[in-house]
Amino acid sequence: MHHVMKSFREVLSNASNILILTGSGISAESGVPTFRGAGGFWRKYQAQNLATPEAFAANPSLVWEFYEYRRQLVSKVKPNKAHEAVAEFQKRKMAEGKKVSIVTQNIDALHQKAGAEDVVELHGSLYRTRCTKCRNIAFNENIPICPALAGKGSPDPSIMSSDIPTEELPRCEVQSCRALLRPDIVWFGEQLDENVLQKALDVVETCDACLVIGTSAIVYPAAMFAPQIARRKVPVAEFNIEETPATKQMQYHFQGPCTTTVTEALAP
Ligand code: BJW
Ligand code: ZN
Repeated sequence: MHHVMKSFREVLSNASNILILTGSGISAESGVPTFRGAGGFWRKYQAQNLATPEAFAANPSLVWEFYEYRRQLVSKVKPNKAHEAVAEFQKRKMAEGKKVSIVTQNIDALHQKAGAEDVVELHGSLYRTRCTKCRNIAFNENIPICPALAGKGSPDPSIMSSDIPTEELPRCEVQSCRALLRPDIVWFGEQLDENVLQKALDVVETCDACLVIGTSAIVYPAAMFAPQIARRKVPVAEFNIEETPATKQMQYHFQGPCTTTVTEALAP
């Protein structure tokens, strides 16, 4: 084993409050496309142009098709060795009376499927809906999410929006409401949920070691967490297939696919 890896493993064995921050790169080897890679397109759109309140207001049918596609895709994939290593590490450390907090930007629930506990989902979840009127949040794993979206959402760039009437898109279950639902996901230009953000910041301010796995470190506020921790002189290790704008500030950088690097770092 490389001496740098040995050194980081020693940091981890002495740590008692560890933050694991993840982004879409941890799910890449499960088959979930990342945002800023080549797989970041759906039809002719980039997520930045569909994952916005403006896009939803202009064409809710198109945006729901995009999410129907993502729900279909993610429900078919499995957690990979990195998700499993993270969940097992959390269990092991917890049994030693130590704390491992998992904070993810992902909406795919793969950490939870691997057995991780108390996962903080910064950007929401593909499996929750939020009412645009009464704000009710509901858990929903149905595929299709409503009859009108059955078989919709193909990524083929030549396909046009289905223009499903809003009455046939997902609607609120609350009897007196029945308004249009949206995905319970934090879109560009929207604020993160205050309680969720606070939970993350509590760990950012107190952790004594940190792993940052598979994130491009450009989307705020999550992008400031690792640099903020590094500024406290707390060891931070970045796991990525490439360098990021945050790399220079990190004490450790392990370059390579995270199913290899993270499993090595977190192995018993
Ligand atoms: C591997 C790998 C392998 C691959 N192994 N690694 C300050 C400055 C500038 C801009 C802003 C700012 N503050 C706020 C903003 C605006 C905006 C923002 O940050 N924009 C940037 C693009 C500049 N932020 C916001 O809008 C946020 N809201 C906010 O701040 O509210 C306050 C506010 C309100 C109003 C106005 C202004 C401020 C909200 C951001 C919510 C982001 N939501 C999204 C979309 C979700 C929708 C959906 O999924 O449909 O969440 S954006 C998208 O990016 C998604 C991700 O969670 C997020 C992060 O991306 P991630 O996970 O890092 O993926 P990639 O693809 O970027 O990177 C993958 C990485 O993995 C790469 O590095 C690969 O190398 C690596 N990798 N395979 C290891 N096998
Ligand atoms: Zn409602």
